[in-house]
Amino acid sequence: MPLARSLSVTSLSGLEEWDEEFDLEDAVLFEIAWEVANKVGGIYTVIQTKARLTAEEWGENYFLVGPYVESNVRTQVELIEPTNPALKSTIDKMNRSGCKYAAQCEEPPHILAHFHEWLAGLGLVLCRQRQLPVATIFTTHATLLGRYLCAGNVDFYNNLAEFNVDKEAGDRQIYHRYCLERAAARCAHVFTTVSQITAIEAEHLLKRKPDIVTPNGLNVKKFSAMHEFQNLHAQSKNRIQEFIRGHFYGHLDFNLDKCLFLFIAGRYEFSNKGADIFLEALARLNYLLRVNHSDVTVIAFFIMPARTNNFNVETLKGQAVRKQLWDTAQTVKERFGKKLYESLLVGQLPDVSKMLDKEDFTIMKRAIFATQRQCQPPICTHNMLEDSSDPILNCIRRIGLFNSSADRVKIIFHPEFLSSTSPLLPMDYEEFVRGCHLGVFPSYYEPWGYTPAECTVMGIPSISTNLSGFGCFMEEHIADPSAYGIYILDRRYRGVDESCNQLTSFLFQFCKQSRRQRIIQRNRTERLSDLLDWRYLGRYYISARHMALAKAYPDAFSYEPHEPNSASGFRYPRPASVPPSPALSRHSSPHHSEAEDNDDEDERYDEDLEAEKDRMNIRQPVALPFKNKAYTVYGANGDG
Ligand code: G6P
Ligand code: 1S3
Repeated sequence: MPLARSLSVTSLSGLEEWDEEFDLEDAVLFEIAWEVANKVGGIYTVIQTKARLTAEEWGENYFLVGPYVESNVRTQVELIEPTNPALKSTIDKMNRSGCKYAAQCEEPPHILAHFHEWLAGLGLVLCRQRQLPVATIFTTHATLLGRYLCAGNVDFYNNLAEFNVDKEAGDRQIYHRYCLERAAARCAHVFTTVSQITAIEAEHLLKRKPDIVTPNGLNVKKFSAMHEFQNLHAQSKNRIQEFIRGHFYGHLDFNLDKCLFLFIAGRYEFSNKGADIFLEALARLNYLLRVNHSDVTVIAFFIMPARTNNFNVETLKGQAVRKQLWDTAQTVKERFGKKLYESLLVGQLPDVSKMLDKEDFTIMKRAIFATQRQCQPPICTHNMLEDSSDPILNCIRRIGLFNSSADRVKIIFHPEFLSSTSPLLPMDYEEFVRGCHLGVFPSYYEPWGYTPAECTVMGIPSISTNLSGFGCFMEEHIADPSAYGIYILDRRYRGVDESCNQLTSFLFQFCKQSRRQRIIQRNRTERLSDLLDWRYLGRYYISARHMALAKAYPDAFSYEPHEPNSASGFRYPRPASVPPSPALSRHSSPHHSEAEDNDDEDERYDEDLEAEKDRMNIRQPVALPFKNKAYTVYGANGDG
């Protein structure tokens, strides 16, 4: 009989300090999901960003299984021969028999299969039904019924315990899928989900309390120069400004330097993702900025894919006109430069009144004439297939935000994911986020919410809600989230109108910040990235795997959850330096130095924070307490 091995998760970095007796040589991990190398939504991000850490732990014994999509295989997969003999023989046999049979080998390894979401759940149910010797984990990233119920007009969170789940699933014609999801959750050795709020939902709708919550992490990119991310913000912002110059040609009657870029992005679920409440709040913000005679202009981007038949002519024309103006300026500059040069060659200072001749003026007049425009700058960048029934466009028609000159809030709806090869806005998503000032994600249904997390690691402030996994997680780990640029909207205990007022107030306060305050706030936001790194959050997945191995192979593995200790209580303290309140701004003069903005108080604050991290031992081994609990909260006393 093999030695029983004790597994423990004892280090923050997690991997190099495993119990020496433990090795994974005769264990194999399969992770199965529809979104492996197949981008549909957030699960792709989970798997893609986590892969490196998991591969560090499992080496060649880690396999990801996903659908075979030719175009994805060509662009994302490197084809190789498997080195593991058991796997090789399995694949050979499957190939020979048209995928009908699995392989038997003489000394089968301990197999751990981790299934994500209901689509992959079928494999789990079959493993259990056929009594295969496989340790199984099922992770749900949202419940089917939860998503459907929330998309309707239902007071979801106050009625979680009341739903007649079979009837509700039947009414929505998802009963078969619901049953599959519920069966997978119920028969897995270990059941996990991405946040505490979805754990509660799963307990009521799938009838099993998750064994452990596995929050989603990211691969955090660290720059050697501390303020590099601020430089990147400035660079990307310039590119967005260029796009705006084209989009608003003929109507550029606002100061681009006082323009704030806000955005919402994600799957197009109008009310679940909070696009409804965001639009309403923008209308209220427009009113506030106007009556307060603010010189700030807000441009709100909606990046949500819908059915279109390509970019519209007016939008493309805008970028063409901008390009033409640029070319004209270059031509006149060259002609000007040539005259200047010739004058210097003959030892004379130029006669400025003769530097531009008639032809130059004709070229320029022609270019300016092309910027004449009878219509308002477009709201939507594409031709929508369902224009008259589109929820965003209909809401805009109702609230009347049509990009008119008088409006302080302008809207651009880009119903396609961004791409660096776009002829319109050639930026990938990451570059775009870096160039914006604030991400707005006021979701009603959001099990985790990668969008605000991505903003955070790039140092861009965001608004999320206390109904999203991310918002709740940040609330638990940060003493004063808004000081760090993490605004958490209350959608749980307030009615829609009240939440909308709160959102308006967040937006209005944000618009009142000076540049210096925004820079300080971005520095603070970026300092939260450690918390969202897989290096930190990967431990929950590690625990789930060990728990499953111990349950499925009790003779070979054992699992001992750790008691909480004081070292597990890291919580970001309230910033010691100036809070980002306009009232407390020291520099009211526009002439103050921006280099100073990036330095003085911020560096003092850095030292405060690093000292606090040391005092709380965030870099020291952290135990995982989850005895009979679905969730581990790193509260100040380690007791949540
Ligand atoms: C970064 C850059 C600064 C720039 C600032 C603009 O901090 O390092 O040079 O002035 O961004 O900030 P804003 O919030 O106005 O886009
Ligand atoms: C789900 O994707 P969604 O946008 O449909 O899974 C994501 C990854 O776990 C999660 O971040 C998101 O909240 C869920 O909703």
